[in-house]
Amino acid sequence: MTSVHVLNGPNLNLLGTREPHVYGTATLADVEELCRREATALGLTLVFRQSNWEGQLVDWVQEAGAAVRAGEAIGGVLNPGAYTHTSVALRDAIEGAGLPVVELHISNVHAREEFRHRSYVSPVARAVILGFGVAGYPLAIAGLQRVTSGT
Ligand code: CA2
Repeated sequence: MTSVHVLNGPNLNLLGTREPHVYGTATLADVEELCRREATALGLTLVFRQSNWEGQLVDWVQEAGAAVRAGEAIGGVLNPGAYTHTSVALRDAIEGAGLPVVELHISNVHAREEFRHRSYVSPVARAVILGFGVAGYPLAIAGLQRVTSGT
């Protein structure tokens, strides 16, 4: 069965515990459940991961790219957290792995501080979803399936 990889960056393990006015009240476990439901409805299996470590995310991007090349995955949904705004390594990993990625942000980063307006990931992403809260995750999975299947 084909999978979709949903990768989450630093501090997203804290979802639902602080800053509910920015990120809402859902926990990361709730987000995983939302993603699992969407993936299942689309006939996909879900790989759902979170790490606070940049290198770990790079490894997972490479792994997802290899799965796509093997015909085992459609691509990735990536919320890189704060690495969005800093990480050349993550951008290079996406490009190098040839991984079709939908970049996802819970908040509307463009309505926030200036330093959140720049993304190193967006230029190598197939699409970007932001500002829908955690409801953006299932939207991103459905959108990824669309852009990768050409439907
Ligand atoms: O809006 C998003 O999804 C972000 O990727 C979230 C990142 C932030 O650095 C990006 O600019 C936008 C931060 C994730 C931290 O999440 C927390 C959740 C609850 C409490 C504290 C942090």
